[in-house]
Amino acid sequence: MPTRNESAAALLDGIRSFIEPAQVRTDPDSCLNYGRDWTRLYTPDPLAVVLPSNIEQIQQLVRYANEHRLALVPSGGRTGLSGAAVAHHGEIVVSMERMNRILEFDPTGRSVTCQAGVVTEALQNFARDHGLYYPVDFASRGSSQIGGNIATNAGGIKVVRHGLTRDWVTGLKVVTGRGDLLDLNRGLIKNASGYDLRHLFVGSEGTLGIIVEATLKLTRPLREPSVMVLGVPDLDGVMSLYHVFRNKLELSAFEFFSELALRHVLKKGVQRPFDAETPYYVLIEFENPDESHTDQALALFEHCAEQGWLADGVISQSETQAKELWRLREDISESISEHQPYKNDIAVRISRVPALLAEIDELLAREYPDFEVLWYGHIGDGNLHVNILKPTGLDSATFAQKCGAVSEHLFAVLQRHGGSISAEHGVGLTKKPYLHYTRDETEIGYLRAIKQVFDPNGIMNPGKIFD
Ligand code: 2HG
Ligand code: ZN
Repeated sequence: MPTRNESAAALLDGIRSFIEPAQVRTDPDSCLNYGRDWTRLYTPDPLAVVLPSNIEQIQQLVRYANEHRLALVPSGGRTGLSGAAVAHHGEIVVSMERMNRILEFDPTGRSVTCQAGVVTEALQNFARDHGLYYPVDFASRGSSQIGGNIATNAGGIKVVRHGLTRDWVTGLKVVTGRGDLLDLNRGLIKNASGYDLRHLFVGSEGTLGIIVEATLKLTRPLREPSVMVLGVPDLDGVMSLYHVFRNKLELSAFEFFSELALRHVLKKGVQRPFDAETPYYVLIEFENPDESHTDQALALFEHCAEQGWLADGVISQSETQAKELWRLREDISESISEHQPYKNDIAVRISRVPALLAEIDELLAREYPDFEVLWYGHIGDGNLHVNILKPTGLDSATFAQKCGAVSEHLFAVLQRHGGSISAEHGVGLTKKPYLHYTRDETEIGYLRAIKQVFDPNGIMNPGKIFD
């Protein structure tokens, strides 16, 4: 009888017959690093980490996995926050990091075709070097990969102007869970020839197959964006500012964060934007070529101050200052990571934001008065990140259990407002128990049926999104 290890060794030897042996790793460091994402809630335990270098190897791997019923976890930059890239049950991690080439640039069509392992920032830089702009942007741009962004339909800080990853994908090559290679939409802008399978893969979290190449649209760069940070006394003020500024300026971002969240960033050495401390802050970015909109922005500032919607503010005078101001918002997530925050990533229609915020605020203050709750997010998209910090002294298990109860309360409120349990981070493992708050059983049945078509043996990222 072969022992479990012997059979595992034999299985991996089989993989080494079509992927270079050095790229089939089982060392503890690789298993730890490639077996987890940024959630840090699960103990990584993959069988191996495989780093293919071409599509043929991926197809061979998927076919082999079907034959031997091996689970595969596609893996990008692993910056996810919902555990979708976690391998904790002896799966094989399929890292796309060696498939990181930009394959084609089409200046007429303003698009670029690249392998899935291209890092977001590398694509942004490539676009910039060609006088263009890839506008899907977020703090993890330096390590997240295009394939992973597509697999979670990543959003970020420019959605209010430029939309989500989905809006920029004009072509996808995927290896399905059956091992077939599909060339979806081929960079076409218009294509009315039936079901658009490309969009099934956007946001599929590795459960239908592996994204191997993508064609992405590019656009013109923002014209000299200016950044304002405004101090706001209450949440109603935040929404009033949104209405006023959105109507008069071409906004490329409308973000908000609370004073409690800001304090964590300040502890890391970033400067407070102005003296006044207010419970909330709004960060607005708008195009301002030749400073032609500065007067308009200042007039809006005056108007809002007179209404009592804001208490203080600052406008960037240079690109460097704009970057510094962005840090106040962008650095929040990293600055709180040591507190093992319990994260939420909810979305409602923008018109519902004020009512939702008020209800959640009241709920958390009533039920969980001892928790430090931080608010921030992309309010211009109706997307809020509610982060609860683990009190020092409370053990992780009790904290997780209490936060599970928070989720049930919070998602019940969200459901009444017709919202989504995940705006941009995905369902993965962390939100799987709550999917029914957003999708009813009938709809989940259709999701399962689609999964069955693309991945009949359930080898693709099993246990993610739903069981
Ligand atoms: C952000 O908007 C990211 O900063 C992370 O989506 C959100 O830390 C979070 O919960
Ligand atoms: Zn976000």
